[in-house]
Amino acid sequence: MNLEKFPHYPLMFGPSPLHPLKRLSEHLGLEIWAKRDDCNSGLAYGGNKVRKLEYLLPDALAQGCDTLVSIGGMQSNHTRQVAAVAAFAGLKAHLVQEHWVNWHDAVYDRVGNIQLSRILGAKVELNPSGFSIGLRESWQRALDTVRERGGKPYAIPAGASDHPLGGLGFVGFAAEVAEQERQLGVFFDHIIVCSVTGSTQAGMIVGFTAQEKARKVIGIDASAKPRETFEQILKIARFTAEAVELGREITPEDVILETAYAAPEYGLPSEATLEAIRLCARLEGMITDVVYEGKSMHGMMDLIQKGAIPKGSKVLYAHLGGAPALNGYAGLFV
Ligand code: 5PA
Repeated sequence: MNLEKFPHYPLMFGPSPLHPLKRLSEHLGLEIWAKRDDCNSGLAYGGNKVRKLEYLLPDALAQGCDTLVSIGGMQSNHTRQVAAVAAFAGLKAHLVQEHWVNWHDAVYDRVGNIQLSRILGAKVELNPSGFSIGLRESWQRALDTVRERGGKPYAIPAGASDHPLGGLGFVGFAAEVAEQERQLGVFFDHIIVCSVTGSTQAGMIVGFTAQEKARKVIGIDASAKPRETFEQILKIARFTAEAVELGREITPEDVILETAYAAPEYGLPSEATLEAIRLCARLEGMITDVVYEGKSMHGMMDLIQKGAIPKGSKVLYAHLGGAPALNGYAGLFV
């Protein structure tokens, strides 16, 4: 495998922290650790997109682009991280924020991620279109707008996923985990990751497959459109494997996507999501959100409780960020 041939612009503090979740482990009767990509960088709280953007930013700079153009929901974590990376690199950001979530908190369009993006100086464009991880007309139009104004846009799709370099960050994550395991004297046989636009899990699949010892990367779908998310993970894993010269094809059997935890729909929690968020917070002081990580936390707890992750396993929960969006859901916790 060859990840080193790709230009890489460090945007994180270094390897993200990895630590045991002692009280949660005790509660569930099995060893669980967390890898904290939710606090991996000083750029506007960090998150999984900062790790991906370490490979997109050098490409944008090499092409002489002056504006990063991307898309997400109103409370997208991804667009907030694009805004932060643009500010850090002295570029502009143009963000299309669509109406992905059926949630109408009075300040949903003013607090949390969207507030941070505005503070960071991004041009924030609101659009009424609904949820989709596919390519969008509104995003194409934003690219045209930048060009018409004499700028040079760099196109970053939803979640920085369906992009030739989108999977590389989490290929690197796998190598980082292996190095931390070596230092700590542990080996994780199960990795838990929340999936929506797919390149986080896709990169992990490629990165962990390149290692000697096999392990399971279990995706927990939070899109509530699992067929699309599955296909996108597979597609990205395949082109990423080829890009880094993995030396073997990725097949549908390599992609594990648990689909029982996204209810009731994208962006909205079930009562079980909220219970998982509270339990994790009260046992560990670790905050997860209602859109993404609360769902993967619920999934991990349930898979352990019903024995799908067998006793004696060592589980690594990849915490990918997302807490700023909680501000837009204040009504759920009063
Ligand atoms: C997101 C994504 P992928 O999109 O790479 O599958 O990652 C899922 C995910 N956890 C998991 C958090 C905190 C996330 O923010 N967020 C998107 C966004 O617009 O923020 C891309 C959907």
